[in-house]
Amino acid sequence: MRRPLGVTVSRHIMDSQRLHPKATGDLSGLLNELIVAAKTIGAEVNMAGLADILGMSGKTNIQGEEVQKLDEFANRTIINRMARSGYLCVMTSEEEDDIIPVQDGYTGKYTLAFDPLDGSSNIDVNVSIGTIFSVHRRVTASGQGDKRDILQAGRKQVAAGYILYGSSTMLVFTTGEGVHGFTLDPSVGEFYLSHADIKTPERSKYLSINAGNRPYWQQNVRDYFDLLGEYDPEKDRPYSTRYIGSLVADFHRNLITGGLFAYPRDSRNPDQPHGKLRLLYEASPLAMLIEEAGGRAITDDGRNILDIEPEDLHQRVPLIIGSKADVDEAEEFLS
Ligand code: AHM
Ligand code: MG
Repeated sequence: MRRPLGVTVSRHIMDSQRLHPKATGDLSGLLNELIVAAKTIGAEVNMAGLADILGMSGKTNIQGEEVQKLDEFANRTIINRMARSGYLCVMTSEEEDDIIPVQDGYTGKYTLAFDPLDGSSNIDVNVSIGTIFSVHRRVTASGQGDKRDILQAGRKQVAAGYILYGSSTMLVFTTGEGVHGFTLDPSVGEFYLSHADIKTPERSKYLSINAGNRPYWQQNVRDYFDLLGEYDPEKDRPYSTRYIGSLVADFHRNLITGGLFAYPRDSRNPDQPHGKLRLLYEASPLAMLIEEAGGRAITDDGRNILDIEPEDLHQRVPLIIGSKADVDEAEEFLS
C-alpha cells in the first residue's frame, strides 16, 4: 500500500489499522508508546556530544542528578514507558539477564524484545547507533507473561523494526504489510513517512563483514568472502566493503542500497560457537524486515533465521542477511 509522503507515523499506523476492522488498536497503541520512548532516547543521543561541555561527564550533572550511560538510559526509558503501557505481558532486553515483568494491573496481549542501543562500540564516538525491537503475540492466557511468551520463532513476530540515530533519526518498521521508513523532523518532533514500501535491491555489490575476524572463521566462510573480493567482471566483482560496526546502521545502509551483511560463527569461543549477534534482539527482527523488503536472512549453515525456535533469552546466532540473490549465492557456496 502506497501513501503520499508527508504522512505522520501515527496517521500511517491509524490508516493501517482501519484496513483490519477486527483490530483492537492495541498494536497501534504499543507502537505509538514505543515511538515516544524512541524520541526520548533520540533526544538524549543528540545531546551526548555536549555532555563534556555542559559538565555532565562525571557521575552527576550540573543539577546534581545522576548521569546514566546512554545504553542504560535507553534501556530504562523503554522499560519504564512500556511496563505501564497496558499492551504487554512481559519484556526482554539485551541489557537484562532475565525477563522483565510489566506493572501489575497493566498486562496486555503482546511481548516486546529489544536491544535498547545497538552498536555499543560506537556510542561514545558520534557514529550511528539504534534501537531494535520485536513484538510477538503472547501464548499464555492472561496475567503476567513468562519465558514461553518470549521464546517464540521470528516467523511469529507481529511487528519488528528499529530506530536509527544517525545523521537524522529514522524509524523503520513492519507489521507484515511492507517495510516503511519515517524520518524525524526535530523541529516539530514528528516522524514523517519518507521511505514508503521499501524494497531492497535484488542483488548488490556491497559486503559488510568485520574482516578482522577472518582468522577465526571456518574455512568455507573465508573462501567465500575471498571470492567476493576477487576480480571477476562477469559477476561484477570485486565487491566493495562497508562496515560501520553498528548492526542497525549496517543493516539500514544495505536495506536501501542493497548489500550482504555477515557475522558468521568464529573459533574464539568454542563453548558458544554461534557468532556474536543475538537471535531475539537483533537477528530475528531484522530478518522479518529484510524478508518483507524482498531479501533473506539465514545462518552460516543455511537455516532460515525466522524458523529458529529460541531456547534461551540471549541465544546468539551466526547471521547472513541482505539482498536475495547475494544470500542465495552465499547459501549455495557454504552448504
Ligand atoms: P552490541 O549489542 O554490544 O552493540 O554488539 C552488537 C554489535 C553490532 O551492532 C555489530 O554488528 C557488531 O556488534 C560489531 O561487532 P564487532 O565489533 O565484533 O565487529
Ligand atoms: Mg546489539
